[in-house]
Amino acid sequence: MLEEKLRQLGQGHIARLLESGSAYVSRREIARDLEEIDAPLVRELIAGRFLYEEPAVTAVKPAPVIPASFSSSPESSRFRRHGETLLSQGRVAALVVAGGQGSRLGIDAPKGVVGVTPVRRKSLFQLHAEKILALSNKYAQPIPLFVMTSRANDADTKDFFTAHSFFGLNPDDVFFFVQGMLPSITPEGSFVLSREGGLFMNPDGHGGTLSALKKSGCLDTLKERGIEEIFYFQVDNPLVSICDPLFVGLHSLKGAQMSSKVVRKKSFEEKVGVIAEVEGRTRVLEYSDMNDDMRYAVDGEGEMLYWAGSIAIHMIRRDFVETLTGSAVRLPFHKALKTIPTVDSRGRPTEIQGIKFETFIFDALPMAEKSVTLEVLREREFAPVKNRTGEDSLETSRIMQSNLHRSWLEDLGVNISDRSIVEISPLAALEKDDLRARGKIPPMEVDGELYIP
Ligand code: UD2
Repeated sequence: MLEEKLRQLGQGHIARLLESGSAYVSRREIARDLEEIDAPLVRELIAGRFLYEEPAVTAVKPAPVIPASFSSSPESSRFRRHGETLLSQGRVAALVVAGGQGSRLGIDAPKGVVGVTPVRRKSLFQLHAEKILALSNKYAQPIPLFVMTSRANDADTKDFFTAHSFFGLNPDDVFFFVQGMLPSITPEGSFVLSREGGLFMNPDGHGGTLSALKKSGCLDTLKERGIEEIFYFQVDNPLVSICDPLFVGLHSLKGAQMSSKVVRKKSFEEKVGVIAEVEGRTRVLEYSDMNDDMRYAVDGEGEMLYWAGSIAIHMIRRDFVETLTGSAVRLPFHKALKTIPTVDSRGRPTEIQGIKFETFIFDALPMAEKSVTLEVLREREFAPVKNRTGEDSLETSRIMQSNLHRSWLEDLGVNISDRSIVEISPLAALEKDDLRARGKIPPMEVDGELYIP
């Protein structure tokens, strides 16, 4: 009985609306929403339990980071080779979290469909898929791709892949799974009605990847396919170096359960979490949870103390996911204030300030006994598309993509005018050296737009 379930959750106000046959409340929608809710968990969250707690500033220090210069050191080749071995043995999968919509970019569609590349305007999904195809060809092993969607965009995401023939990937190697939802609440702990007559729900954050992998059966699929390591990334970064063999190898040979890539933050205020160490364990302190003492902390030379910005790229061992999802351990929930579209007592559209709960994947880091953090160069690996204009926009990301590809050609002796916009398909080259190896170097003078297929 729906009304009873609602009352058990302390939501008598919605039960009463159902009983009175209120026109703007849909029994079907409420039933569907309640079906998805983990009732005991929601009761705990409303009671203020399972929430993230900020560590005391005195307990936090910068975490050790392998510097970007390591990648060109002779010592790095051993780790790179190990990563390549794992790839050629089919032991690595790629996992992209794509539960978000492109709303900040002004589109009502999955963010992955946004055309991001500088010349061809390839979508994020196409770009990632082509990188995986190129890697699968390079290592003569299919690399399975796991795509996490959310209730709002699952159908559109699948349709997009289908309409584009999976961008050349074998559909048997692509797996979609849907993350969970949680009800948003008022500051007093009441559920909020959605304008469709159901409950206003929000996706449970990318920390939901872990339970969604298990619930969907994808964790079993990973095991059945002999996958040991998961390369985790966010859909919004066109420069991501998917399954980077050095990162894969470092993480694996050093015996880590979960590892991270970082870039040097460009300002104290940059909106990325920072890698830190608390009681001997690595953690990410999210920018929105950080207090000013930490944000503006400097070292003895007056340099930024917490400079290692997380770019949300991780290696995660499959058996670590199994351990976490098979135990009573939970990721902590972060509370965020949010403007929620709802209806007033007469069913008219209105908005309120409410609370959403989310978990973050990086909160699994302190549960790992061993973790590796590798610094990479922003201009090579991080050009996220977050905003419509200004910082981290489509425009800045396209410029960074073009600049990187132009630098590859310039290093190979090609003379390119400053006006030129350059795009190199992942199928032509995943890195500079592939260009020469595949005979893809263009004429020695370039002016205008250049696309290398
Ligand atoms: C995220 C990180 C930040 C930094 C930055 C780098 C968090 C909380 N912060 O900030 O520290 O690393 O990225 O770009 O992650 N997503 C889902 N389901 C959800 C929520 C998010 O799939 O329920 C996906 C979303 O599609 C996107 C990614 O996670 O690919 C990041 O989400 P965001 O854009 O909200 O995170 P942002 O930029 O605040």
